[in-house]
Amino acid sequence: MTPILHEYQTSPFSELVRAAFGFKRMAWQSVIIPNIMPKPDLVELTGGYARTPVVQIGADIYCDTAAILAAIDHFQPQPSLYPPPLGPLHKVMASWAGGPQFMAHVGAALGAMPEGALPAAFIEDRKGRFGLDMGALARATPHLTTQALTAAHWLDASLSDGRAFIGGADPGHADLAFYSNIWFVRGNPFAKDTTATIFALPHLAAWYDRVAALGHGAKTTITADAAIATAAAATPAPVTGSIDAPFTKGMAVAIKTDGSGDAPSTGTLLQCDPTGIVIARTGDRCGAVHVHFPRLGQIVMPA
Ligand SMILES: N[C@@H](CCC(=O)N[C@@H](CS)C(=O)NCC(=O)O)C(=O)O
Repeated sequence: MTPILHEYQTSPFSELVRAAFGFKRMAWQSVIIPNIMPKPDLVELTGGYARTPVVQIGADIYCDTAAILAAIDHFQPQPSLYPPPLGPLHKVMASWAGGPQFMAHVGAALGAMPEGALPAAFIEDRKGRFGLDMGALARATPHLTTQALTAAHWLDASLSDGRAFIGGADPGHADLAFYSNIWFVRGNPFAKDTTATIFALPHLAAWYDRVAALGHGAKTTITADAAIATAAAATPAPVTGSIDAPFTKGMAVAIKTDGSGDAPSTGTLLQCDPTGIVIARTGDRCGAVHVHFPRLGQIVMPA
């Protein structure tokens, strides 16, 4: 079974997953999804979750990079995305990089763009779904840039003892999370000054090259229809986790991403513990699937 990444090129969280495939030297399939709503083929698989990226392994659908990286690590354990001595602390750092630091990097990357540089439909989509206000973002950009630069300085200082990666000799999830934020800023032509400031930090610059050198693994491109047919032909993997009170197995639930205006994913609960949430649902075209979420950042409600 080859993992399928539902992604688009300019998405920093997709770049994080592409780099994870590179680190693992894995073969994977890419489905290019729209970068704005509607996303009927993606929602067919997730039941509601519409963020980017999503990874599919047969009839198992993984939402959010926290769940995706854990799934990739389970699928191909070596080399580990959570190497010692940090182990699961990689998740703590990745969660900070993908949370408050992500917004800082969005400001640093997009805030200096002149009006009209982003398509109106994109701005409307982000406004409706995430409350993005381009005027407010532009005003906050000097502040947000300082927040991103503070993280860059911390990273450079951490690497100044000669370690190759954040946790020592081996890269892990945290490296990929910090890298993808910086990749996003670096890829935006209107963020040249901030990029130059970041890459003037010598330890960070050398580390960035080491992470980028992991590559993206071996990609082939498939259609959304082919991905949905793959799910329809597969059977979801058995679920091993437990269900923490007050939730119970088989309960009808809606899983909503905290802070997102997207529709929740609904289904029957199979797992809800600190290692993640799994629901079972059936789509018209994809058949029976299991949809996986990280526990952090997801609200579980009775449906
Ligand atoms: N916590 C999520 C965040 C994902 C996220 O915010 N992705 C952005 C794109 S990089 C997104 O969904 N934007 C809206 C969209 O693509 O429709 C993760 O780690 O996967």
